Amino acid sequence: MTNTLFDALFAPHVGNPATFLECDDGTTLTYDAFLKRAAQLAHVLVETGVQPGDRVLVQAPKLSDIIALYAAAVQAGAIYLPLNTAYTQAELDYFMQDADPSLIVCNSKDETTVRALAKTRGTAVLTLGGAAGSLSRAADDKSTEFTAVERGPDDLAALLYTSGTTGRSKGAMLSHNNLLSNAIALTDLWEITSDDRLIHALPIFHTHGLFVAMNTSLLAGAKVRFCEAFDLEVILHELPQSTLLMGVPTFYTRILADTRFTKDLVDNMRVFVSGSAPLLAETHREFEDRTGHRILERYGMTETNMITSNPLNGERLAGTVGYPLSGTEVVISDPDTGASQPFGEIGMIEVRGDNVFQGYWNMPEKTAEELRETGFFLTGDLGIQTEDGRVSIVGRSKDLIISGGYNIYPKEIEDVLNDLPDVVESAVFGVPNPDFGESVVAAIVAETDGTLSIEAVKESVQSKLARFKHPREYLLLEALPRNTMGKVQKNVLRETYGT
Ligand code: MLC
Ligand code: AMP
Repeated sequence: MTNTLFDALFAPHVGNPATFLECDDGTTLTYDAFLKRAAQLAHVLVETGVQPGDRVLVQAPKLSDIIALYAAAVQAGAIYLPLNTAYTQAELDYFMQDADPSLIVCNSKDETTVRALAKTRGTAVLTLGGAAGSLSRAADDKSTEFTAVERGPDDLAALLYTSGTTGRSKGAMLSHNNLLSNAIALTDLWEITSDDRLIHALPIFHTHGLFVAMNTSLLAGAKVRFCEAFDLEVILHELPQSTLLMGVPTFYTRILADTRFTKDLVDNMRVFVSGSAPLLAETHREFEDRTGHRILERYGMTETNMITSNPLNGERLAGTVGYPLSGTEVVISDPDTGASQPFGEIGMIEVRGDNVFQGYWNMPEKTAEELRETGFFLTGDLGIQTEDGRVSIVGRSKDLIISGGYNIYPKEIEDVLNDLPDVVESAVFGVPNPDFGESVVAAIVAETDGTLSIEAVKESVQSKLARFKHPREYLLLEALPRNTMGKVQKNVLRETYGT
């Protein structure tokens, strides 16, 4: 019986006595103990009625059981669907409707609300959250062996939602081979081995923290210092005993801002990886000056896993995202005609390879718009490529704000604002922010009767959207700047209000 991802990432660790996870409370889990736990959880999934191909929706705290749950879903042949823990009830409701999961695993403290949402659909609900979690408790007396369900390379392993320019989140369908091929390419390129110890301080519900960080560690048999969240004190404490850190640029600016971060602290470190948002060349240089290490920047997307990376052995150039990974092709095309651009000319970054997803869940039209029949995916990022293949990102053709590594689509916020009775129209845009890279500003044109209350606007936004999407500033304007075609000029808003 084969199960592509399980056989490669998990099964080889049966009986492996090496440490896998080291958690905040000091507990450690060997690879063997982890696999036994995953098997117990897989039994609970099956007993709850999860069938191969079913979605298991997970919005739960970053505890060791959540990684075991990922392994359990894979071996049970289910599709793992992780969600940002910051999502509101309204957002969760959308994902439940769209993905139609057979099981929801939530934080114990959210059980009552989640049950109320799930009830109308008859979806099962279990909880994670230490010993009190019903999933954890149900697993405790189960068998520590489980025969993995047959799954091939093209079967789906995960469904990851990514917001869209239309304001509706789309579920990116990722196959076993999408995930495995990328994990192999990154582990080889970054030479990750069982001698490595990774500081894992990223969230566990996105490509970066779940697949880039965990799948490579699992493949290599590395140790993972599993931190519940980014905490500067913990990072500074762990650096001397670690070899790898994977982070978004905010990690690096925050670390650099602390004078205790010195060269001595990173003597044992091998690689610092950055991605999910642009790393300023200034941060790259400051990091090198302080530590002698050049941050290794790579580029990826939910739909494509990782696409390019600076080399481990070779020049890591600030402001570039390096070369296409092994098995991944990149072309730069004219955004209007789709024709291939000559080297050095700006165009749309398109990507093809085993890493590219299978399409959007239940959205064949959207899939056809973004995934060509030739297999090339249109990233919406604008870039250039030099003759030797090195890629630089120079902008985005999609209206997107990236704040602290989280993607925020203005349309989703504008829809909420425009629905309010006193709002005529709105425009949401990103402005530079020293901590998060960009932060969200909303410009609102209100009805002329003067009754609009910004407090009421904030309340409404709060009930509908996760905190990280909330505008940090509201501007009341008489009109939005528009070009002769009537299109709102967000560049003008950014230039006028960017500082
Ligand atoms: C937290 N807040 C944010 C935020 N993170 N607001 C905007 N943008 C963010 N990214 C909110 C908090 O709710 C809080 O609200 C306030 O801002 C300050 O919080 P904080 O304590 O300073 O933030 P912190 O919890 O330390 O989180 C910051 C962070 C975190 C950078 C560590 O956002 C993070 O881990 N980001 C990584 C995201 C990531 O994994 N992206 C990968 C996507 S995959 P209040 O109420 O207190 O004001 C991808 C593909 C690829 O993009 O290539 O990898
Ligand atoms: P997501 O859809 O959350 O996976 O985010 C993917 C987007 O993050 C990409 O389309 C890019 O715009 C951006 N991104 C990822 N890595 C980098 C990077 N190294 N530099 C600049 N942008 C990046």
